[in-house]
Amino acid sequence: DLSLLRSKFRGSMLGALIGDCLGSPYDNGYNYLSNGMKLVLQKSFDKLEGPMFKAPVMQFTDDSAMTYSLAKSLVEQKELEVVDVAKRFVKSYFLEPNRGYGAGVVTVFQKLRGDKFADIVTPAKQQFNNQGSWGNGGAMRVAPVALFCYENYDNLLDTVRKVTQITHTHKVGVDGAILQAAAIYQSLHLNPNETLNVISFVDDLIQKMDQIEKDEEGLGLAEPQPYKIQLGVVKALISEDGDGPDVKDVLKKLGNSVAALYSVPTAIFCFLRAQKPISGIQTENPFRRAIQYAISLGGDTDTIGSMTGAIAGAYYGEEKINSNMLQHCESSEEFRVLGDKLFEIAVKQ
Ligand code: R7I
Ligand code: MG
Ligand code: MG
Repeated sequence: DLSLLRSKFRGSMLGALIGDCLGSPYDNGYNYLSNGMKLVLQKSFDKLEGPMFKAPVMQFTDDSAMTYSLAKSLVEQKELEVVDVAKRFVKSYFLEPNRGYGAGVVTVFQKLRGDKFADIVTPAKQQFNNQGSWGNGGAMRVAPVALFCYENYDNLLDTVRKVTQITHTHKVGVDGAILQAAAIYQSLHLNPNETLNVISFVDDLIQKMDQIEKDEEGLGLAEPQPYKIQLGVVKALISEDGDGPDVKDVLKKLGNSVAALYSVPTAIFCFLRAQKPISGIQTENPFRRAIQYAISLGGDTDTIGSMTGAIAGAYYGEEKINSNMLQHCESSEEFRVLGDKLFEIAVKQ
């Protein structure tokens, strides 16, 4: 069904945007939201979904700025042109440097601009004493690649690696982006009108990451397959019955930080957990439940919200995204159009 698939492409782009816009006001270091703040979150989501009211639009941050640049480049070049992507990242940063970029990545932008993009490989490699960044900046912007490579998983892996390495070369940073892209890829290929088998969703990711982490150098990491292990934790948490795992337990085991390893598995968990009701979150809408839950975990809320939104949006499609809520998010029309264009390029019709 091509109209459903188009809606899923839009949904992923819009989900990435909405999670970022709605999540950024709650960015609070590492703590999960207090009960009072969770109520504020519930009320503010209710209000955004309710009758339209005039309010300043909610601004997006670096997550969406970079997602936008990447999508634009893929749409205009119709293939991956890494230098073009790098130029767009840098241009957009210097145009609007106050979008909340990671503290380290700015150095990469300065170096790239400094030598006029003659060498786009070295600046990222030099980050953090030549170890490269393991931040979640590669994963947070990867949705357009998952859409662009809808029909070719091997091409997806290769493309994710190349675009991530513009800024993030640490194995854990790159593999986090691969895992996030793989989760979106799987969501796109599933039918939202059938019950989601959450266990097989995780098992498929474990299989993929096992392959990827096995094929790579450990680079002296204490744990050579960290994502495979964290996905095992996701599987255990998602299998708990009753009210599901306690938030403290989720945070202790999965994390909510700017580290890709402690945020990408968390986003995947949020998407899966939201298949069922969650206490303290009043909504019938599983897309909303997923991002509201992600934000309630605190920490890097814009990014975990955005990554959760990109996965959930790719699964449910645009239909499940409240249109009033979207109108409160900066540039939502542009993100919808980019979802459409990626669909037209990526899907043989
Ligand atoms: O990964 P990155 O683009 O940051 C993305 C985050 C998201 O939450 C955005 O919403 C925005 O708020 O920032 O930027 P980086 O600077 O590469 O990485 C983010 C942070 O992770 C760094 O500033 C460091 O604090 C930390 N970090 C590291 N610290 C020590 N050693 C990343 N890699 C390392 C490392 O190797
Ligand atoms: Mg951000
Ligand atoms: Mg963030």
